[in-house]
Amino acid sequence: MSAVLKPRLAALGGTPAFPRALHVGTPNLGDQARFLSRMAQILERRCLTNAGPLVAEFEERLADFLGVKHCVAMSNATVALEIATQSLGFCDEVITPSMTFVATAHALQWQQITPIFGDIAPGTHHLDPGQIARLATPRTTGILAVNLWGRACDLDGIARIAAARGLPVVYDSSHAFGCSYRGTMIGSFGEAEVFSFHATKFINSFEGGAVATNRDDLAEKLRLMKNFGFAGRDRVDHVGINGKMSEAHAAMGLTNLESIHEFIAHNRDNYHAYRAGLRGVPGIRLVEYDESERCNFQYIVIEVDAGSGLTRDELLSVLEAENVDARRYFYPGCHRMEPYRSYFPNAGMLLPNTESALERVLALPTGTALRLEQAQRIAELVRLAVEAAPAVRLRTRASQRDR
Ligand code: T4K
Repeated sequence: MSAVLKPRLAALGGTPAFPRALHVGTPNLGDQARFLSRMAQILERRCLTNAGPLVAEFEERLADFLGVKHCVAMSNATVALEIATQSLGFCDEVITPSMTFVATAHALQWQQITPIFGDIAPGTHHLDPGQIARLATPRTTGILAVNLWGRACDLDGIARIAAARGLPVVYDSSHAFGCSYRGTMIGSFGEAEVFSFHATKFINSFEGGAVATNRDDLAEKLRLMKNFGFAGRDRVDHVGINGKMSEAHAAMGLTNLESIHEFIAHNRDNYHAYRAGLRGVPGIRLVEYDESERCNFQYIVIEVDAGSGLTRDELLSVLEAENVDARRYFYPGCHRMEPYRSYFPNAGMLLPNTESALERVLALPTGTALRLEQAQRIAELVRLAVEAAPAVRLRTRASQRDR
C-alpha cells in the first residue's frame, strides 16, 4: 500500500470511514404498510395468540416454501430445539458441535442432556461426521448438527453414520432458511430441523422459530408440547411448555417472508462485493457459498490467517475504529463457556479444528440495511489493514501497553 493511504485507517490516526456503526445482524424489514395492516387486523379480531389465523398462515407458507409436510411455529429457536429434541426422546448424551451459538448446547443442557462436543471437519465450520463414530457411546441418544452460516453440513455423511448407529438427527438450521443441499431445501433432513426467526436472522418475526418435519406423529407431538401438552380443552396428554408464537410475531414473519427474494438479491450483491473486494488479499479467506445451491447469503464470514500479518483480533480493532461492528462469532466456543468449561476443562484438546477456526473467524456486516458501496468500503478497509499490517501491529501493541 502506498504510504499516502495509510492515514486513512482510523486505527492509524485517520477519521472513521463510517459516521455511524454498521452491525452484523441489523434486521431485514419487509413492507411496512403490509405489516401495519396485519397488525390492525389482529387488533380488530382480538385474537392475539393461541392458534390464531396468522400463525396458521405463516406455518403453511413456511412448509410450502421449504417443501416439507409440517412446520410448527414457536416462540424462538432455542425453545424449538428443546421441544424437538425432547419430543424425539433425546436424553443422556447428544453429539453436537462446539462451533455454534451457545443456544445449541444450552437447549440440551437445559434438559440435563450432556452435549458431547465433536470437532469440525478441517476446512469447514461443520461437524465432522467421523466424530460421531468416535464419540458415540451406549449413552448417546441423538445428534444435533448445525448448518452454520446457511451452508449445509455433510448431511449425507451424518445420515449414513446416524443410520448405522440407529441415532436420530435434529439439525439446528437457524442460519439456513432459504438454503438447499443437493437441490433439496434445508428443512427436510433428519427427523426435524429447527429455524430461527430472531430479529438478526435472514427472515425475522421479531423473535420466533419453527420446527420443520415430514413426520406426522412428530408434528402432532410438537404441537402438543408447545401448548402445555393440551390435546383438547380439558385434556392434557403430555408434559408441555409455552412455546407458542403470537399473532404479532407471525404478522412480522409473514411480511418479511413476502420480501424474501429481495433480501436474497440484496445479500447476494453484498456477498459479491465482498468477494471481489477481498480477492487476493493475503491471509484473508472468505467463506464462500456454493451458488449452484439456493443460498440466503446471510453471513459474510472471513478467516484471518497468519499470511495477513495480523491476528483476527487486530483486524477487529482496525474495523471497530472505523465503526464496523464485526463479530467474533462464536468465540470462544461453547466448550469454553459455562457450564461446559467446568464440566470438560480439557475439551479444547479434542477440538483442534474448532479452536483454530474460533481464533480466526470474523463475521462482517451485511443484510438489507447495508448498502453495496458500504460492503465495498468494508472490504477495502480489510485490504488496507492487511497492507498496513506492520503499522497496525505496532499501534495495537502500544495501545495495549498503555491500558
Ligand atoms: N442456533 C444458532 C446456530 C443460532 O445462531 C441461534 C441464534 C440460535 C440457535 C437461537 O435462536 P433464537 O432462540 O434466538 O431464535 C444474536 C441473536 O440474539 C441470536 O438469535 C443469534 N443466534 C446470534 C447469531 O446472534 P448476539 O448476541 O450477537 O445479538 P446482539 O444483540 O448482539 O445483536 C447483533 C447485532 O444486531 C447488534 O449489534 C445490533 C443488531 N440488532 C440486533 C437486534 C436484536 C439490531 O440492529 N436490531 C435488533 O433488534 O446474538
